[in-house]
Amino acid sequence: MFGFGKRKKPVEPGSTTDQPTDSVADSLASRLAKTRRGLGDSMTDFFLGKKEIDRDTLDDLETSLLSADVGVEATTEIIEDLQSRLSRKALADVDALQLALTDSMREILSPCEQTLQIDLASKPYVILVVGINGAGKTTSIGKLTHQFQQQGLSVMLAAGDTFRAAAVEQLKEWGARNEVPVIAQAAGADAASVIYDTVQSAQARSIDVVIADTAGRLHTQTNLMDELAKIKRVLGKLDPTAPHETLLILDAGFGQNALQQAQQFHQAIGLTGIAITKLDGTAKGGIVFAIARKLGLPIRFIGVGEGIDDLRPFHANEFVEALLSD
Ligand SMILES: Nc1nc2c(ncn2[C@@H]2O[C@H](COP(=O)(O)OP(=O)(O)OP(=O)(O)O)[C@@H](O)[C@H]2O)c(=O)[nH]1
Ligand SMILES: [Mg+2]
Repeated sequence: MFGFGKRKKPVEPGSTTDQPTDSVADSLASRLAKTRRGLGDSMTDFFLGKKEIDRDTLDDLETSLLSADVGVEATTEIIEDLQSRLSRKALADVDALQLALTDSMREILSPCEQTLQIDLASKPYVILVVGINGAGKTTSIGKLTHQFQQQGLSVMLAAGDTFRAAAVEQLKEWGARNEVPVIAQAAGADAASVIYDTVQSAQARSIDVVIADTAGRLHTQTNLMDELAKIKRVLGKLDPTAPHETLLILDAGFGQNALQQAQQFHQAIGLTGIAITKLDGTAKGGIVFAIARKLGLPIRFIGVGEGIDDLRPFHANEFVEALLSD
């Protein structure tokens, strides 16, 4: 985007590094195509043939950041940083602007790059998955199960969405696909009781990780928040440290509304991590910056497709690179 040149660091042959490889970054870029286009379209024409950076350039950049849902706060932070570089004459050309923009964006995201570490001192490690209807909770649980199994961890699932009859079936399908047990009760059962039973059973069978699905009614409905609070309370009776992770699943397509949802869930039950899904289907991927800036909670994963491998650990550098590279 922006007509900027590619600037990838060469990778030493045989080097092992925590950083994503070029091919991972490239394919992430293709998954983020809609956001890349959203950010880039308004800028490309402007940059064509333009050598010098001035206030107008930054104004246009500001507009495109806002339209990609980066949000006022994060956008202001980025633009003020660039303005101060401009007045120090440190933004000589488009290349300097790209480097500065990359730095500035990374700075916003870096504090939220905290990958989920499964601590087996607590067995099972309990992950409570929450979020509104259709955000991608059940699908993300299926994908996470696959990841954990690949890491050699045993997993058990709790069908805590007792609100929708089809929800239990959907989770069971993911259980069957990954060959992991799913504990369920009849639709309408008490969610806290299902999740309690699952953790108890996992303790008895020495399972490493329990992932609990929950119902996804509107975040504005207090009964959902009450139900989630009860689940947390009841879990605490089996293991005072559980749940070890309360993971909010947010649909990136909700844009700025996602922010409000996150705040409400956090206030009601206390979140420890966020997964942002459907970044492949939206031009509002800038919401990741708004979430980082406003909430400061760990962003554990990003969802970039419907396939089983399409929930990826969040890396600030990789994300910014995928958005800004050509
Ligand atoms: N393109 C894309 N689709 C996704 C992603 N994550 C989830 N989905 C799709 O979003 C839809 C809803 O996902 P679910 O997992 O059923 O959502 P949920 O939060 O469990 O929904 P409820 O159970 O109704 O509360 C499904 O069709 C998923 O395949 C993603 O990262 N990208
Ligand atoms: Mg579901």
